[in-house]
Amino acid sequence: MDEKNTFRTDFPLIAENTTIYMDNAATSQRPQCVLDAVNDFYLKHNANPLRGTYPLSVEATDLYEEARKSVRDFIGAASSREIIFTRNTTESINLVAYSYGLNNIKSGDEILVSIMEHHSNLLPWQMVARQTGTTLRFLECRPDGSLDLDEVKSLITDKTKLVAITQVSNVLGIVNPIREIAALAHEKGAVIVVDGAQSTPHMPVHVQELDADFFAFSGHKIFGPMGIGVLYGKKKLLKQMPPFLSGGEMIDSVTREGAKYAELPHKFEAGTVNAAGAVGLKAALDYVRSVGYEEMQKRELAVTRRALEGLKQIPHVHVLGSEKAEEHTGILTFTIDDVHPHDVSEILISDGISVRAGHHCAQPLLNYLGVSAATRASFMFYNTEEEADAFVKSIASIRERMGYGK
Ligand code: C6P
Repeated sequence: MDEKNTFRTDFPLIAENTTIYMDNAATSQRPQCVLDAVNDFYLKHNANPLRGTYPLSVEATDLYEEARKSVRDFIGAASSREIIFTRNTTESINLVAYSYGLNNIKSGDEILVSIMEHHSNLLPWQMVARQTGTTLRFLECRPDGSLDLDEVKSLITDKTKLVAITQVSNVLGIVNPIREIAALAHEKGAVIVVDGAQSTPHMPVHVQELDADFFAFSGHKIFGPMGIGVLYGKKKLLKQMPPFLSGGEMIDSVTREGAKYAELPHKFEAGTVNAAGAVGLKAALDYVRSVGYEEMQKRELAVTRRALEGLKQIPHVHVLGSEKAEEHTGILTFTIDDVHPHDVSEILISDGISVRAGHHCAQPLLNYLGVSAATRASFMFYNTEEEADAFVKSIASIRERMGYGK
């Protein structure tokens, strides 16, 4: 059994609640320090940032820009002007699709996406392909979720203008070789858009080392507030891109006829920003730094291994993706013969366990793997091996409870 997980007390909801929360890939829980940071912003520093010259507004602006610097350092960006605050990963990717995609990709070009993309990193590219007459090509994966780099190489051609790929699959938990794919894309003059929604909560990311042109992630999956997300983009690309949304705060000057846009990053942050969200995100990143990814990964892996090994012992249970716990990033998606994933999830709920069932916003991947729906348990470092055992015990009982034999 694992030693006592003292980190649980940092998270009021799970510390005080007996629910076994295993839907962390959908959204994580928040530590008290994040709740305090958001509360503190509204209690002591609330004013519309980037507008007023009075002290409260200056404080709000300073805190907001401090948060931007914190994100810059956290993901290894060269400049805080390359960090744009959005609402979430979905908005970040849409920003790139509308602003970069529609203006740089034309008929006859190709966009390459992987089969394992979340709909948020697929539909924006379907839109660009439709509007520009571009071909959308798919990179498929092996049954364990891994990609064949020779296939990647053969699919990235002189026609490829953009490669959109997730760093970690939200269904399989597999980690994709982003640095290698970025190198192949750059060899052909294409840009790479990396979806970091599922990687940032679990592993250190350095966008310059990855050589990502764009990198998107959500605050709420990495212990931060909902409604704050990040888009990193290389300055030289962001500079030449038109605004995604227009209106207040993204301008330098406006006449009756037109406007001169603000410098980066404000050109991409129209309207009143989510300053409290950014401040909460900074607190979340500070929290991750204080625990350390190494500690987090050690705990996550122990829980994942225990759950995976347990599931493997149960007849009629099929885990999607790799056989190895270390290739799951805390995500176990599975099917049970003859039992619908929604029934699996309902039975787990009756045992006090929260998981997600359905297509996980990755329908092309599920179709490719030959399943229409699946159940997913996703762990964080605050989950325990006792919880993994309770989960396995519950799964082991499901077919019998549904009226099948053992
Ligand atoms: N996946 C899940 O349960 P937003 O909603 O914009 O914060 O994140 C979208 C998103 C993009 N890419 C990946 C790889 C994701 O996993 C997600 C969100 C959640 O799997 C909710 S569908």
